[in-house]
Amino acid sequence: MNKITKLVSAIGLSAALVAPVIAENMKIGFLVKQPEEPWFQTEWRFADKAGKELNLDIIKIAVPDGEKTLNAIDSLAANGAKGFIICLPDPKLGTAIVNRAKQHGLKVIAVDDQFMNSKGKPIESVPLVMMAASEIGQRQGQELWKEMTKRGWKVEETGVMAITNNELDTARRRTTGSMEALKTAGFPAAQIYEVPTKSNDIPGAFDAGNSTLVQHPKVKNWLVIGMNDNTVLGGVRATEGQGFKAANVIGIGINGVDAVSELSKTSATGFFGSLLPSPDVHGYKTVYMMNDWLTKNIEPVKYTAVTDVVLLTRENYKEELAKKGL
Ligand code: FCA
Repeated sequence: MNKITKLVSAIGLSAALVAPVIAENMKIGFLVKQPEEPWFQTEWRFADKAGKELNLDIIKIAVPDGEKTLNAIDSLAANGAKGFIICLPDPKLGTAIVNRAKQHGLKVIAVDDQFMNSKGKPIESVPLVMMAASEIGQRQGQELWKEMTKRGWKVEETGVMAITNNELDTARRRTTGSMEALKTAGFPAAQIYEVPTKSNDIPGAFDAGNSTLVQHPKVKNWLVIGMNDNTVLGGVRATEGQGFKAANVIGIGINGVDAVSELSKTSATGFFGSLLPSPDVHGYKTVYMMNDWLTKNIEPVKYTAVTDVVLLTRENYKEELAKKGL
């Protein structure tokens, strides 16, 4: 054998030995609409944890709009992914996403927000894992009532600022549940002021909150309702801007992980607390479901509502987050 043949056969041999060892992990995507929210960062973190356990590569992509979503699906397919989990940026993109996934032969699981068709009807064929929205909303209303009673507020002097986003079904169910619970507890419906937010972030909710405050200048105390922490934070910031003291405002958010910096402020604000559902479970469980689907052909159940929820306050948030490893 001359030198070159020796070299070639050595390379050939080592490639054959190495090939089975470097067999690639299966890839799945985890696409989220708002990666700036700790909620979605937590889902990603626990998706990665499941990925490690299952030898899967989790490809994490931010999809803030429709174009980015469709591009992300194309690039997942080009990279050899077999399926993806998604919190879509606009529920009405449901049909477009289902079609694009079908084109590439990718399986899809929805997390947090349900797919809708372009007419706004739910697409129930796509498996969905989400928080139990109405129940968690009801809990928001009950906790607001409890805290207002504890503070001895007079109902006649109190208003509810309910910042809504009714196009997003999970949001509508949360805020509706919250308002229903307040009415059931005895709060007058006529003092509940609904206002839609233009965007799902603090600035959008801040504007919505301001318009409510301007319209109801006689209200002394405010309860703030919204579908998540940022919405409620925006409303609370609006009350501060109009000169309301923390003692006259009670806002309770939803998501928990998005409220950590607010709850860790040294002095109390009108943001009283936040209901923490289970972003860890959402991230972890959906990856396991996808893996079962792809490797064992076990189809996920069509609807999983995650019910656990705990109220975080300034007093208990560190302890409660630690309990869940968050
Ligand atoms: C929606 C909200 C998020 C989070 C999630 C569970 O997607 O926009 O903030 O609450 O539901």
